[in-house]
Amino acid sequence: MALKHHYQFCFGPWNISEGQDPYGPTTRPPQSFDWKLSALKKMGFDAMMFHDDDAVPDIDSKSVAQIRKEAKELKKRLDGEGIAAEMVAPRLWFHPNTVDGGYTSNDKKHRQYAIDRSRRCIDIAKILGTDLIVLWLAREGTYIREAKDGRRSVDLLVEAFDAMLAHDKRARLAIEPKPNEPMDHAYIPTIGHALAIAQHTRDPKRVGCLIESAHAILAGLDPSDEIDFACSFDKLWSIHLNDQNGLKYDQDRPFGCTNLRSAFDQIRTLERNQYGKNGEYVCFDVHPFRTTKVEHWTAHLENSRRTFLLLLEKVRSFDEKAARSLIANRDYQALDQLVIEHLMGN
Ligand code: XUL
Ligand code: MN
Repeated sequence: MALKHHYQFCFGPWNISEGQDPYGPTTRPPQSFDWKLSALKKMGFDAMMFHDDDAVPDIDSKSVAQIRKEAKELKKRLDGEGIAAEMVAPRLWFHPNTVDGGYTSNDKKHRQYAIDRSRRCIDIAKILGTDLIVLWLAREGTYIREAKDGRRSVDLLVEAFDAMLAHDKRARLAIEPKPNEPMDHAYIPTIGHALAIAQHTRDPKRVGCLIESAHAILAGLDPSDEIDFACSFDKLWSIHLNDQNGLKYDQDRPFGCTNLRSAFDQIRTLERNQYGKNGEYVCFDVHPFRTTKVEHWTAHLENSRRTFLLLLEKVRSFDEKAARSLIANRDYQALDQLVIEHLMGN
């Protein structure tokens, strides 16, 4: 019998990617948005994540009225398919105006571009029926430490967040920290930084966070501790589950593929905090390996969800009573083995 659970799953169009990396071109032909939407539906996922220009392509060449019109058309299509929009994120790392960062660029005109574009992103989110704006602060940081004033950058980030909060009284900002890549150092590398800067904004209640497993690992942190930390402030509004093999480029590997035990711990922590009970989604920010053939193109998404659900069973069948008594006896050696053998099926 299928396991009963409350989790709802989603991914973004960029998770059906074509395989390019800094050293080589794509290995799979591009697919249309409609193809990706129907793949999502066929696989039985519940929602889609969007960048602003996933929702409205060529957004920079369009007027506010045109952007709204196209967002409304998209909303109709999503409604027709019974698919929700989980969030919308401003893509502030492609355009020439974001070469030195968006909100923290040293060029005032470019900072204004970033804020204006974020406002358009919020308009799109509202039309798509979500109040969640995800901010992955891709280029808000430095290649060399002397290029920006870190203290001023905090002020500029707060200014930008305040402009977004003022633009729509219902919008919530979920900051998605990542310590590096594309930058040498990013300004909001961890959940602690995200929740601290939230307190400086005009409406701290509407600024929370999104944890991505790989990003936490890149910061040298345990993703499940990051989850507990965010949940203890009621600030975990979305999650990007995936995996990462060591401190390298951001790999976005299938969930659980590198460290099953860490994946088990992440789900155990989500369960303990009742994540998802207020409508939050479990999102898989995973990519196919570059070698993936067209006919296997979406397997990483189905596999990530399958691993999640199999590990959820493991979490629910874990002998918590035995664990508590080992903890009471400070026998962490036996606790360690209990977890290992449970994961191995004993
Ligand atoms: C980048 C990343 C993004 C965000 C959305 O590392 O994770 O895809 O999740 O902008
Ligand atoms: Mn992500």
